[in-house]
Amino acid sequence: MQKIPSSEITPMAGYVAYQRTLSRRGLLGALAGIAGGVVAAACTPASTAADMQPAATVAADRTAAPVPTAAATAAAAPAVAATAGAASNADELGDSFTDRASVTGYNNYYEFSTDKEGVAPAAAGFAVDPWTVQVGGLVNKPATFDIGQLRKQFGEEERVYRLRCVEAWSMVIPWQGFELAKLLQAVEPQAAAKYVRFETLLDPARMPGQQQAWYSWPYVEGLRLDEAMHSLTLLATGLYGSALLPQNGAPLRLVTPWKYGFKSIKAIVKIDLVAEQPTSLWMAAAPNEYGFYANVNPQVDHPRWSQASERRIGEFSRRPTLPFNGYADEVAGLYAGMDLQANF
Ligand SMILES: Nc1nc2c(c(=O)[nH]1)N[C@H]1C(S)=C(S)[C@@H](COP(=O)(O)O)O[C@H]1N2
Ligand SMILES: [Mo]
Repeated sequence: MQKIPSSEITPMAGYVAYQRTLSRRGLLGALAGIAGGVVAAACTPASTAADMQPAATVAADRTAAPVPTAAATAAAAPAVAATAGAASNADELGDSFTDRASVTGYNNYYEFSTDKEGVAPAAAGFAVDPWTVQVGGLVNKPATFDIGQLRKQFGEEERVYRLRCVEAWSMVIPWQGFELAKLLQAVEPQAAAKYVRFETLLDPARMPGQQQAWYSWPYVEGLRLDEAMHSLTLLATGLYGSALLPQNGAPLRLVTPWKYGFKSIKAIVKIDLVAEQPTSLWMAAAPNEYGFYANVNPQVDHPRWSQASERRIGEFSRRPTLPFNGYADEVAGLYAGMDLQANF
């Protein structure tokens, strides 16, 4: 079987892992005066190996993985069949949906695990009902929504979007959800509101990754208000015709298909309209590597790897990365006149 060099999948957490190694080396070295190099090697986090796993292996594993339950398959069929373009199970560019087993089995979700295939098992028992989302800040009508109420009030539609991770792998996912704009209009943003700030649940007992102090929990993300109001911007409640599973960010996660995947924050409990640009978890962790905008841009490389091409999960050769992940016609106007090198 064809193997893909591990060097082609790049670890997002590398910079933080590097800092971690340095700080451990410093600490242990100071305490015991032992050989720092040996300790550093021993402390290399398991995540590094996991992140470096070849996509081909993942695809192969997925093929061999047990098929979804009959119930899930039955639930998936009608919704997918009902969508425009779904007859071919492909997006508007003709790219096939990534198989469901990969979408639900190869995940980034550091609250549960830094091992992509370890997320689903670690998140399996995570309870997402009851769940409330608090929407406030610079709005006229702050409100706390129950997740069921959100679904009822704003409905659910199907959107087939490409997801391009900053680590240079990608998927095509049939989501269900509603436009974030609908929710924002309901709470009436005030004139002073310029950005939207999102927060994931903070609960280290249920999200064991949050017991690690290397990141500034909770996970935070942000959008400019016009990005948040854009019709492509989705709050997802399901995928492949079924309710979101915990590993994909149940019960509510953001999807901004023209931005790198880390913008699509999972398990949202709080949405605030604010005046200042929010600092995301990744901006705080490695400001030289992860910016606020994070628009998919093949011309601006990550400091540790190229963004010119990507590995589509399930495919064997790399494909070129498209500006704004193929959504330039819809969103490039949002950034007219901006320096996209500086505002990475
Ligand atoms: N709360 C939270 N949201 C998150 C992440 C995370 O670690 N925690 N990872 C992000 C990254 S890097 C990506 S690529 C996507 C992955 O989404 P998926 O696992 O549903 O494909 O989720 C994003 N949202
Ligand atoms: Mo990502």
